[in-house]
Amino acid sequence: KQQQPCVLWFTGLSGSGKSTIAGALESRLVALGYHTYLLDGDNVRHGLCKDLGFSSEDRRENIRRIGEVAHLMLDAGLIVLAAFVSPYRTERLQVKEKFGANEYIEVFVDTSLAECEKRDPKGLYRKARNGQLKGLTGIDSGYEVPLQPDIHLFSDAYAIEDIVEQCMTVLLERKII
Ligand code: GGZ
Repeated sequence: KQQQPCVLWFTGLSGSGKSTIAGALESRLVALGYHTYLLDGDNVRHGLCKDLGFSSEDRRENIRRIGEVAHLMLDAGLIVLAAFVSPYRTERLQVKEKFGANEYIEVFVDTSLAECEKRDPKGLYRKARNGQLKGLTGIDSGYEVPLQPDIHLFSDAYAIEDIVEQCMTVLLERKII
């Protein structure tokens, strides 16, 4: 099936829903016959970036490597979905600059910290509040909000199906699919 390779770069807090949304969108694309790959902490931080932690230097290196891998996958013709906190504007911009005009789509999963903390699927916020975890993004490590994301998603307010549709609309408008 005809597709325009691109990277959909999901950024947002831990628990914002990046991986869930990227996964649901990927399933939708695969069901329609498109070729995709989902990169997220689960398949990257256990292998390619196993040596990295969550200091700002390590996060920068994490994002740099993922940008490189996403670029290789784009060369292979895939629609790449990358779901990482990617908290710093500079690194997101550096990734973006590797790609052509219509090849990088920044997706801001804009979920309030209150909602992320309420969900707390991994108990990380609770640990951070108890002082058992240092450097959690949004608590004692910074998150630089995207200023002009290509897609701005509000997961507090919309159901996952609606959010997937919002992404599909943009992919169609941009003639990715
Ligand atoms: C942020 C952390 C941290 C700290 C562990 N800060 O919700 P999750 O669990 O599944 O997603 C988070 C993931 C973040 O990894 P990334 O590679 O996306 O981060 S970055 O882009 O900043 O390099 C969270 C978990 O790892 N996690 N400790 N201190 N998230």
